[in-house]
Amino acid sequence: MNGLRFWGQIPVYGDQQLASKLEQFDKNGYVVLERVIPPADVNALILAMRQAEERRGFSYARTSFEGFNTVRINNLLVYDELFWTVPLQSEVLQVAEAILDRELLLSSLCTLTLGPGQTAQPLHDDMQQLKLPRPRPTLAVNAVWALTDFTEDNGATLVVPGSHKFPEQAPYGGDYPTVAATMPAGSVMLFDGALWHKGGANTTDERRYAISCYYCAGWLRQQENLQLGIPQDIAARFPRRLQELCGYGIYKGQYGHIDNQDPITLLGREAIRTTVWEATDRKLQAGKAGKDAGQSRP
Ligand SMILES: O=C(O)CCC(=O)C(=O)O
Repeated sequence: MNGLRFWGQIPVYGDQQLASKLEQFDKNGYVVLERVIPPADVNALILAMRQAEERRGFSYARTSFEGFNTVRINNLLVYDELFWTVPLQSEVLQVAEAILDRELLLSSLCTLTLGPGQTAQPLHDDMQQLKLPRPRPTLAVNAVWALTDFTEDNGATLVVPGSHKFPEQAPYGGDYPTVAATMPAGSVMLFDGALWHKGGANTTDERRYAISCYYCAGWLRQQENLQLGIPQDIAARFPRRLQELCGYGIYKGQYGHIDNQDPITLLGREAIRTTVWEATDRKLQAGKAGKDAGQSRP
């Protein structure tokens, strides 16, 4: 495993720094965390992407949305242990958790390698299929990792600032003024799933390497079926936090249990959380015990 930082020990941002990121996210619908991935890790990720492509024979996507000159490797966690570090990256996960809550899920993880000649993607938002009222609280956060410099020429993601608060969904494929989210390699842009956006056109001779690490609220259906798509012997080797992010957990002690058990036990782990029903009884019993003790005091 390389040196990419895992979340869990010390949150990286202090209260004020975090508040400023959240303010930008709320106002514009996106925030860029500049140069949070060291160059050595960026290079290692690009190498792992190329190796996965070569070994597995991945090629260009077959739909206009995904991009006829774009390689997308879905279900990325199965191809290299290095990819396990991506959803756990300290700064990104800290901000995503602050937006969605600590019980968020990984919705999908895929590469976004824009080859030369890739045209701009149709305008969309990432929750286009869900006909939910807008504006609304953030239900999903897409973290786009720039592994090469994102420039206007190589296809930097194009966003419509503030559109996450628009009352309508993005007009699919519509023509609307956008801003290019240019950023240096090693930066990550987090954006609201309701934000209008699209991948830009790559008019250069080089590839634009990126990864989309898409998180959603813990009660929302994940875009990729990670519990069935990742073989259990691979998931059993993940760090516990990654297992939880993939859906091996019980949201608020209620959603996702298997016969009242935490599904993480399927991976050979001990359950830490109980169901909300057991927790409620324990609280009631503790309250009663406290009262009884009070009454028996001289
Ligand atoms: O490639 C990009 O910059 C954005 C891709 C995207 O928005 C998507 O596939 O939903």
